[in-house]
Amino acid sequence: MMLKNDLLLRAARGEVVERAPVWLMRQAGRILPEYRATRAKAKNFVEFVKNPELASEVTIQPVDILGVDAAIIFSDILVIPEAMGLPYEMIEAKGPRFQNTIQTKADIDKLKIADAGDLDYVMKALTLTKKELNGRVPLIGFCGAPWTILAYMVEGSGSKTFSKAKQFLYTQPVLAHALLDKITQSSINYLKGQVTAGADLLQIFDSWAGVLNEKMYYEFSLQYISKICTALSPLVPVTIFAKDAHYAIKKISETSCASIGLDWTIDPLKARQEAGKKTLQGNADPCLLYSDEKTIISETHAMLEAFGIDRYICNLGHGLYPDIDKEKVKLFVQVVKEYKW
Ligand code: 1CP
Repeated sequence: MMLKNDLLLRAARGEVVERAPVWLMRQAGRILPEYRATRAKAKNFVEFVKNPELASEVTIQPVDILGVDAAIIFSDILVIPEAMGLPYEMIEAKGPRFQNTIQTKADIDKLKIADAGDLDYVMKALTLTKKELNGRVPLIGFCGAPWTILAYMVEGSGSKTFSKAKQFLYTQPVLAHALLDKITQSSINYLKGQVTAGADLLQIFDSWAGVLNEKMYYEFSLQYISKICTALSPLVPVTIFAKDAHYAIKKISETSCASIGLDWTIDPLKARQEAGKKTLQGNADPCLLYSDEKTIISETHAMLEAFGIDRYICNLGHGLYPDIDKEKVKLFVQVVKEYKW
């Protein structure tokens, strides 16, 4: 189906655009009362993610309410560990918990390499969303980067330091690579399925890139992300978002990704120098949206000015926080859409 608004895809491919496309990480989420109402219909978070009708509903909400230029399928990166045989729970106000974690070779051997069929509920949610969107905006699919997924599978929960997961890399590098390989293969199968089901662009979230040093980042994370990009880039544009890995932008630009997601700790001009011809995405601090309207407008203008119209996708540097005022989010989107280039 022809897209009525394909700004995101044109920007990702480096084509001419009339203005920068804008979407927000965690645009489907607790900032919207409508999201909270839909979420209340499910028994818990995991059941919510597994319900294609509810997932599709909250995927489309930000397109209607915030006016963003893309929808991102409502799911979670943790569906991959589950599909491989490691189920999780989402504890309210605490985050994810895994009853079993990965420690030994036997644990890794027991894991299955997931295929798209194991995540049929995500495929159904994508198909349904694509139909409901009716070509209004592109639909983004996603997965976690293998390192970030390993971090949760070994740690068993979120963490500030992921020291157990890092201990695993330092003490069991051979096992770590075996696990990363299995996650990579599962992710490629999963993302190929997402493209078949209607995803127009894919984003790989490496949320915990920043806890690794540069050398370990290339060894344990980027080489696997690169494999995923090589497998998927011939099909759709791929964005790599490696949070806090500013040192890695040049190396990331050497993969076959179309665009690079940036957090707010990197200067747009510096990122441009390092990223070559790749499209850049980001990078407003979500906390900017706690400030007054005047500040939001002037800071957003400065950011647009710094990135420029070419090869740019406007976004935040990480996900929206649940207590950010929805009206401020709407203002941010509106400022980007009305900017005179
Ligand atoms: O009901 C709720 O509001 C719970 C909060 C929530 C939401 C809205 C979680 C729990 N997951 C999601 C959806 C989600 N997760 C999306 C939906 C699409 C959108 O962005 O609108 C996406 C893309 C994710 C991806 C995700 N899950 C990441 C990568 C992005 C990031 O934020 O860095 C990570 C790290 C997760 C794990 C996760 N899921 C949820 C929480 C609270 C966490 C973080 C746990 C931790 O602190 O480690």
